[in-house]
Amino acid sequence: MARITALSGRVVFDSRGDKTIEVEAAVEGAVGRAAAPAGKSRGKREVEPYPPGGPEEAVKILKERVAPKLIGQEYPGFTKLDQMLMEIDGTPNFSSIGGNTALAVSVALLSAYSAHRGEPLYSLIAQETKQEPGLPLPLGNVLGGGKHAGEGAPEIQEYLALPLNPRTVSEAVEANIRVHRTLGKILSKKVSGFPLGKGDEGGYAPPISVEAALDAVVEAAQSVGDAMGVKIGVGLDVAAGSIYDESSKRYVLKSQGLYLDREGFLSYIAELADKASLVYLEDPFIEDDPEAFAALRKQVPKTLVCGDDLVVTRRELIEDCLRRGAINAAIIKPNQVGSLYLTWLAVDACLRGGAVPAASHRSGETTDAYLSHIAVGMGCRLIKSGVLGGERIAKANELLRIGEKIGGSRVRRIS
Ligand code: 2PG
Ligand code: MG
Repeated sequence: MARITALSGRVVFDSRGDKTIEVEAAVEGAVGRAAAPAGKSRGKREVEPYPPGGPEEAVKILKERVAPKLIGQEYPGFTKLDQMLMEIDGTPNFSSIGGNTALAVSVALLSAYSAHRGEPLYSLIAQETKQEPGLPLPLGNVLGGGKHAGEGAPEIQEYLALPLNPRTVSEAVEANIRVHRTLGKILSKKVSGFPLGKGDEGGYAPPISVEAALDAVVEAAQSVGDAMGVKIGVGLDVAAGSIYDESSKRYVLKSQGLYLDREGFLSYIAELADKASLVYLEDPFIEDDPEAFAALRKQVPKTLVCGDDLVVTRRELIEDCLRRGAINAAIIKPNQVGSLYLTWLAVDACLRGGAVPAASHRSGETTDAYLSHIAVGMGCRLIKSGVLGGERIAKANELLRIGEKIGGSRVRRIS
C-alpha cells in the first residue's frame, strides 16, 4: 500500500520575491515538498499558472477541492495522478485550479512516494517513461538582458554557454561556471564603470549592445574551452516576443540601431549565427511565425533551432512544428503545461521526432531541484537552469548527486 496521507499548500516566495505556491504531501507518512517557478517572458499558449485570486486562492482551492479528492487514495504514479488533477480542474488550461498548483501537487506527491519507496525521483520518473537515466548537458546563462534585466542591458534575453563534449557532468558544470567568471573579467575591462550587476537568472547584465555582449561571451567560452580542453559552444535565447513591436511589425534592437521587418531579422539572425558559430538559437522569431523558424533552419543547418514560446511544452504544437521543419529542439518547462504527464508527452514528441528536448527553469525560480530529476528521468538532452545563484546552482549540484548514482560520465550528447 502507498496511500496519500496528507496534502496541503502554503504561499512562499520565489527568487524574484514574487509569491508562489509550495505543496507539502505525504505518502504513508513519508513527506515530499515542491514549489512552482514563474516566467516573465511567457508564451501566449501557456496554461494559467493560478486561479484569478493568485497563489493564496490556489492554496485555498487545494485545501477545499483537491486534497479531499486525493487523500486516502493509493498513489497511482504521475501519469494517472495528473489525469486526475486535470479532471478536478475541468478546464483545458488549468484556469480553475492553476497549472502551478497542479504541478506542485504532482511533484510533491511523487517526492513523497520517492521518500516512501527509498528510490530517487529520477528513477521513478524513468520507470514511468521507460527511459534510460542519463545526464543532460547544461546550457548555462552567463549574460542576461531583455525582460530579465533593467534598462540599458542588451535586448536579446539570454547568452548561453554549452559544453559539447565534457568528460563528466562535473566538468560540464564547472566549464559554465568558469565561462561566467571569465566573462566577468572581460566585462570589467571592456565596460568601464560596470559593477558586475546581474539579471534575474544570474547572468551579467552589462549596459552594452547585443553584439558586444555576444562577442564577450564568445571570447570567454573560447578561452575557457581552450584551457579545459572542452568544446564550449555559444547560444542565444532571443525571446523574440519581447523585442517585437506589434504595431509596426518590426523586431527592434535599439542597442544596434536596428528596426527590422521579418525578412530583415531573418537575415540578421542567420548572419549572427554564422559569425558567432552559434550552436543554439531559442525563439528567434515570434510564436505566431513558425514559417520564419523553418526558413532560418534551412540557413543554419548545424544550429539547434529551439522553440520555447512557440511550442510551450505542448505535444501537439511540437509535433506540428516538427512537421513544418520549424525546430530541431524544444524547451521543456513543466509549468507551461502544469503537469508532469503532459511534460513527458512533449519530451516524447521530441524524442520520436528526432529533436532535442531541453528541460528548462523559469526566470523566477525556487531552490527546488526536481527539474534535474525530470531531465534525467525523461531523457532530456539539455538542461537550461542557469549557472550561478542559489536557485540555479541547486539544479547543477543535484546533477552531480545524480551523477554519483548513475555514473558522472553518462552525459548525453546532442550529436
Ligand atoms: C525563457 C525563460 C527561462 P521565463 O524564456 O526561456 O530562461 O524565461 O521564465 O521568463 O519565461
Ligand atoms: Mg525562452
